[in-house]
Amino acid sequence: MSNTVHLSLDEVSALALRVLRHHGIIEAQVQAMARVMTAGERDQCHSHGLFRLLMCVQSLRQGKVVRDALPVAQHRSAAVVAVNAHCNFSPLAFEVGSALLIEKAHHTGIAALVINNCLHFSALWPEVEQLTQAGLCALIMTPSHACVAPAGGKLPVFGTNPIAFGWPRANGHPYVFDFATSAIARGEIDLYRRSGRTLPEGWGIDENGAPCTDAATVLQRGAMLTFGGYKGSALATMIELLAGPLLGDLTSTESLALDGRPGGAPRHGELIVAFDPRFFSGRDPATDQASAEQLLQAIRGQGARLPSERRYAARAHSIAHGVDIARALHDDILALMD
Ligand code: NDP
Ligand code: PYC
Repeated sequence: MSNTVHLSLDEVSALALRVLRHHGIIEAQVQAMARVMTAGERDQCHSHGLFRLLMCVQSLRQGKVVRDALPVAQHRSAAVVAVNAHCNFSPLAFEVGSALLIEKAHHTGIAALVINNCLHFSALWPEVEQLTQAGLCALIMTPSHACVAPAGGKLPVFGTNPIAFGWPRANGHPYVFDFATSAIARGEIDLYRRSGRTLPEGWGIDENGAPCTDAATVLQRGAMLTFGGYKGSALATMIELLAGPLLGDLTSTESLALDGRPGGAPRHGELIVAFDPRFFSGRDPATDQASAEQLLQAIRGQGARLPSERRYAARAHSIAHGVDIARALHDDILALMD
């Protein structure tokens, strides 16, 4: 028997919908979550595709999710919209707030969407891409559960704290990056653990602060490391502050304390900032676009790839051919409905 299961994207979506409905989540949220997970699987971002059903169901089973809570958008100012997710997951909160965010950014030049009290399990690029489709540049960040030590320390303080950026391009896909400020996402380390692979050096430490390449030790007793040493550490700190106290929401340490134990989805805030380029430059937009394209071509022209190029290629392949899911993961997902 093959150790993978082949699925069309419709089948991926149907599987996510079945599991989420089985757990009694309100239908609008089920749809929003399934869209995000299917997109993750489609773009071969395995740590944030169907795999995330395990994390979400753990939170549901532990009673951490208000399954029928509908997020409510609140106009805070000309430039700020806030959405309280009321302890439901983040994708519906983003969907509820993004239309008003886009409207405000087009009106004021810069606008922010504040999401509070959301359980967060997803990648940020689906949200960034949606904003670039409206002609906006976007910057998104969120804390998670404390599992990353600061540079020079050995105790977890930060979450894996992703940051994502998007730049709309006149032709083709936007420029998008989206990465954890830890050396790698925690979900990726968990996939290493599941498949018994040794971690690369530099991703984690054990409980004594010594370099460690055993995924289970890093996850259960040690800590993850930031990327780029003190620079990643400072970025992770910025994300804690901007998407935590600035929004009146939890830091990664507070989120973990509230949850009690790792494994479930963290609960905290998310900051989404959108810029309408028309308000920032006094030049003809075509001149600015050309200048941006020159920069991106200078990167590509020497054989380096742009972030998201792998994803866009994976997307085209998955749409045409479907995707392969590890059989062990597929089995674990089916067992979520037992
Ligand atoms: P990576 O270290 O793989 O970094 C991902 C980003 O870097 C992507 O934009 C990727 O583009 C780009 N990239 C990777 N390799 C190259 C390369 N050689 N040249 C140019 N660009 C490159 O992933 P992470 O583990 O840091 O993050 C994975 C995901 O996990 C993110 O989507 C993030 O949002 C999510 N995450 C979510 C968290 C949450 O709390 N919700 C917490 C932490 C992470 P490409 O995709 O094309 O490879
Ligand atoms: O992979 O680090 C991660 C993560 C945390 C929350 C969602 N994904």
